[in-house]
Amino acid sequence: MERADQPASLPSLVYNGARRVLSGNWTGSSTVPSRTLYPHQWSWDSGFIAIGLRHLSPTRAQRELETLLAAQWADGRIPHIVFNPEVPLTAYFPSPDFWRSSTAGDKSGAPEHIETSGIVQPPIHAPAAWLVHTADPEASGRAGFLHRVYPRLLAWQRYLTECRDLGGRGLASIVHPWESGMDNSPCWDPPLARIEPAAAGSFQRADLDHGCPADRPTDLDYGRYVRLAERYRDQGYADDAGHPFAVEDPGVNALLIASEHALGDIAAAIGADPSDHQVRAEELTTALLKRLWSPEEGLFLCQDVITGTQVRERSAAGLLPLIVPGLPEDVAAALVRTLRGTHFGLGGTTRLVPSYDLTGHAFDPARYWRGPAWFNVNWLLERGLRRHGALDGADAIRTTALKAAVASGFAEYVDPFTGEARGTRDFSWTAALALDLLA
Ligand code: 9WN
Repeated sequence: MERADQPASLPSLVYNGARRVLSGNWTGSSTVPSRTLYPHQWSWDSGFIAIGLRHLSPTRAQRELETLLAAQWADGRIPHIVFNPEVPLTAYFPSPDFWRSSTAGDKSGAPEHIETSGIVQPPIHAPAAWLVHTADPEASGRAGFLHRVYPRLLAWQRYLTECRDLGGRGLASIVHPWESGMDNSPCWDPPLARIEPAAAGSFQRADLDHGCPADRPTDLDYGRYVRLAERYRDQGYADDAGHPFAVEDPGVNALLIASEHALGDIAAAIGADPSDHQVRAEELTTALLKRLWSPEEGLFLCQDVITGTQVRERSAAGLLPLIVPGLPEDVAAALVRTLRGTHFGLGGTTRLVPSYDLTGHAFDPARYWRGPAWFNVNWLLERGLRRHGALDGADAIRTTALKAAVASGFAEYVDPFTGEARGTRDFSWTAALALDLLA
């Protein structure tokens, strides 16, 4: 018991602060990433949020995921945003009248009564559902949670492995930088350079009403994001009508493999046959190693599917395959060396792992996915380091992330050297993943 005259301990600061953030951002059926900057439901945010929420309320964590899954399209895609109809259109750009999912996406099976975006985000949902179940397996069993979500998660997985295998090489492609979740990563600069930006006056950003311009993507980036999204919308969100931007991202594909493993766990728990998932997880792992592993860099690299070339940028996405169960030990050991080396500085120059190469030409410790440290990336790497027995690295990330979460006011991202808060505050996945690290 802490005495009133004693400073609160780190665990109680994390627990109480995270609970406050997650309660404040709960809408009654899901959690917004931020009340100001992101006032709707986001796909991979909800996965990370559910992972933390399970420690407060497994039932609310189930609800978080099931609200998202209720907006799934008939083709299996889980949209990256599910719009709250009560939020004014001007609160976030691009708004529902830009995406027009219920009409433009009708041939791809968009729901009629819920407005969503038409692109996707990285597949963290099956691992999240499995972790939510394990928080209280008996209650989850009584509620039939896994039985309900399994077919939906399976359809989502098959959308990515089939409709999105644009390179025909057994990996999923993203067709928009927003789909990576790491929007302005320097990895997208070369493939994006080919895209003619939408005219500056043709759209109005809402993010700069709440975010500092130096922390956010540039107007030129936004012009290209808009052009790509409009094009996809105008082709009815069809994946067989050609894409000017198609990239195999190691982060997305690492989560795809983790999802196949989680689907195997879920299948076994509900009495279905997990063997197909095991085979597919092995096939995906083989493709990831063959297509994206760079032994020279000790890192996985993105592949530009349109030009058939590697993107020679070091991003934290290239470290995320550390979470893959069954990754060959020599590859895992090389990734751990890269994490500790000059490019990412873990245990040396940085407090938390940066989103991009410290020595890279585009490194900027303040600007979004071009350098700052993000809590979801550090959480994934903490899990991966622990999985591969690099316990000192995992412990270092855990302790620093907990301190930085509290000290930054649960910031969206932080300066990787100083831990100074960047982006919005009271950010939901920062709170949720800090709670999970505490457990
Ligand atoms: C576009 C909600 C999302 C995160 C992404 C992050 C940011 C959106 C934006 O916010 O992207 O999807 O408007 O900048 O990059 O990872 O899911 O938190």
